[in-house]
Amino acid sequence: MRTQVGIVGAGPAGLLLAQLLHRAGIDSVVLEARSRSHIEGRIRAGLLEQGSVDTLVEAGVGARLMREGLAHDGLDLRFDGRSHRIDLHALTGRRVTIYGQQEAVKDMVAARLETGRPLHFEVEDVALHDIATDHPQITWSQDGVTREVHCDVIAGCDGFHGPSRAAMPPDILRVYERVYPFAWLGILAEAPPVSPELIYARHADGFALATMRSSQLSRLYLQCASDEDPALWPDARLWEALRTRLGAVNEGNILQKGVTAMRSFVAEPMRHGRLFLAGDAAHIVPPTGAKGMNLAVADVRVLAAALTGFFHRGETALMDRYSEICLKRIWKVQRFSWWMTALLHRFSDADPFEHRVQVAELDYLVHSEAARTALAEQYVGLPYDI
Ligand code: RFL
Ligand code: PHB
Repeated sequence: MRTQVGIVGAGPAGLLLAQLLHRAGIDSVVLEARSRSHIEGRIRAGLLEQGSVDTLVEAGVGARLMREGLAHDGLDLRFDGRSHRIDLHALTGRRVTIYGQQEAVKDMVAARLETGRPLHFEVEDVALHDIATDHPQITWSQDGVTREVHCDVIAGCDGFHGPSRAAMPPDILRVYERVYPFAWLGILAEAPPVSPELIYARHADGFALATMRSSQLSRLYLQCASDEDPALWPDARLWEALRTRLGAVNEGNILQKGVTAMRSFVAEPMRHGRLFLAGDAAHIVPPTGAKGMNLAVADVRVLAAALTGFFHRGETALMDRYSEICLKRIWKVQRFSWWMTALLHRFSDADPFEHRVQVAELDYLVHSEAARTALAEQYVGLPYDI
């Protein structure tokens, strides 16, 4: 088998790259370890920057997103028992959109299958070979048979635990990491959202976030211990904690419950030879700033442009700058996600001084237009060209 671009992973990064390459007439093979129903049912991120929405629409996979996505002009910051609205649209002229990651994945899987180009689910033993040469290969097994595809380029879009980053020579890879001493317990509940916009709450018991998937589905998160056992959170205890931290919630049948670890991580560089990493394969942010999927989209925009220049015109300049261009944005977004996390969570080792500084920063934020603008312009998404 031969292709121009071998794509490992059918998450938002891999699927969007496949779609953008298809629109540019570039062939690819997508390999995914899990089943179609698994990736289409996996509940993860939910908030898209305006630039991500525009990118999905331009890529031809935004029709349902435009119909069903919930556009939000603002958010609430809650602390000391009071909510303060940040008017994102008034401050930036831009807005964000709630649309579940798995819905975007469904739309992109459907678009991919329609192109007739290959997307293989449930592949095993994926391995990358000869990435430093101009004819890398990927091998995998499926139904007990070993298969191989010869590529011009490999895109490692296989998330944090995938084999692509591990295929880079360890001596060229620099890793920056912070693991936070807490996690989020997230639920999806059949209940109308308590507020039409998101509520980010700082409370002495810990952080809480009220978000949503539709007018009838609430998505709620609570700061918990990093090794928290969800079984220790029966529904009554969960609703009680959410009510305490958020002021009010609408209760309903809980459809899903899970713990998400909190980590900041960057691997540099994002390219070695003909292997390019994109999305969670290269970086992880804590979910507080809602940036994980948006960063994956931003990487893929650059990668698709670089590969289009290469395959259509033989240009390598953008490929050579891929890592540098992406990392400029990634580090700004890392800083923002780390800052939002520090601003809103309870750190068990914080002393009373740090506690007072945290509340002072929140108070400054809601009373200063300059500070609100800084939050808003990062939350709605920095422009792609900075
Ligand atoms: P993904 O979505 O992880 O996709 C990678 C794909 O690669 C596949 N894969 C392999 N395929 C073939 N062979 C192998 N050996 C493979 N190993 C892995 C995987 O099955 C998967 O389909 O990465 P991508 O495309 O870079 O997209 C990034 C986003 O998914 C991610 O940044 C966000 O979802 C992060 N994230 C959240 N972000 C938010 O902004 N808000 C959230 O509430 C939020 N919740 C979450 C999250 C990430 C989670 N993970 C990764 C544990 C909740 C969870 C549980
Ligand atoms: C979500 O809707 O799941 C979501 C929204 C905002 C965040 C994190 C998660 O900061």
